Amino acid sequence: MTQKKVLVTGAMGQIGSELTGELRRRYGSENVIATDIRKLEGKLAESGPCDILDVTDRAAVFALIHKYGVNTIYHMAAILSATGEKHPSLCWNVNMNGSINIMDAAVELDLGTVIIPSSIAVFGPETPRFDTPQETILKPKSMYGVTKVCGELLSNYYVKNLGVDIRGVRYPGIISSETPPGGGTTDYAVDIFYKAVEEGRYTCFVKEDTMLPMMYMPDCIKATIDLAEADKEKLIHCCEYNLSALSFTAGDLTAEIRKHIPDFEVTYEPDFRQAIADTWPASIDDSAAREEWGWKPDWDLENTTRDMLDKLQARG
Ligand code: NAD
Ligand code: AKB
Repeated sequence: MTQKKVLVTGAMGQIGSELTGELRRRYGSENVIATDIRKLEGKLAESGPCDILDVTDRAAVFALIHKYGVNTIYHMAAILSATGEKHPSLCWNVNMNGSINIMDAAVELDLGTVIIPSSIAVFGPETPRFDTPQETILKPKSMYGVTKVCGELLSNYYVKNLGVDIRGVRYPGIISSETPPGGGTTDYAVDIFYKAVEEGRYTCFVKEDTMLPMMYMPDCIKATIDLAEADKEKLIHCCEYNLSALSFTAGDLTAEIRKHIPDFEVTYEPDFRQAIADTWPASIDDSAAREEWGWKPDWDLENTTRDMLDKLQARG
């Protein structure tokens, strides 16, 4: 079997940083190349090969793949929803041109599996809000959502017409304790834990009754690698799997944290991100992922909350 040589783009980000660690444990540190437009630092830089890579620089993408003999890509570089609304042309450029460069490299350099994430941001106000089906209306209102729908369509085009093995999931909001999130609408579900531990109070930027789909990082990493390793023949919705784990309101999350920190105070002051959250689903039907590659989450809200607080409190 050919030795895997894995490229992770956006490796300094919330998902990329933890994904790189797990990929290095599985495939050997020297076989996983962490890249980002930002300087690579900390554990990532110390534990294996690293390089600066701007995914919008086509020549640099091709050169780096050549340099390391890359045959597998986890393309995590992106601009998320909140930053995307502030900088729509940057969001379009990074999310679309960055992904096209990765897809073209996969075709021209005859690479293996390429993971290109999508998001619940593909959905919009016309989409059924509860148990959102796999096949449904995709009319997002954010620039980020527009790039994610286009990314799915383009990925499908490259799979069907150009023979590339692209796979992707529609991640919900990801909760994690290692790397802070990078400018999304679901960031409150991470920030709230840091503030609960550090200050005992939090000002939440969405309303108390805002319900969104979420997932704890260990499930996110498991889903991503399981999909990459799944039997290609069984993948019908290869580039756009709905993925579900948790669904809760900001108020539910506050109540769960209060079981551990009874005096925790939360006030709700919705900002521009409320309008984005209001167009996204509350819960997701992920039966296609369950049927086609055996997806099943391990973490519920109770265990996620306990683990997040344990990790952040242990850090002091
Ligand atoms: P993040 O914002 O934490 O990290 C993205 C990384 O990309 C950053 O380190 C940033 O420096 C880098 N980057 C930005 N522009 C770049 C460029 N031109 N070239 C190279 N790198 C660049 O994002 P994340 O949360 O880790 O998201 C990873 C993927 O998962 C993205 O496609 C995102 O849309 C998707 N996703 C994430 C979530 C979530 O809740 N974290 C949910 C749904 C989908
Ligand atoms: C965001 O809020 O932008 C991301 C996402 C759900 O895609 N976390």
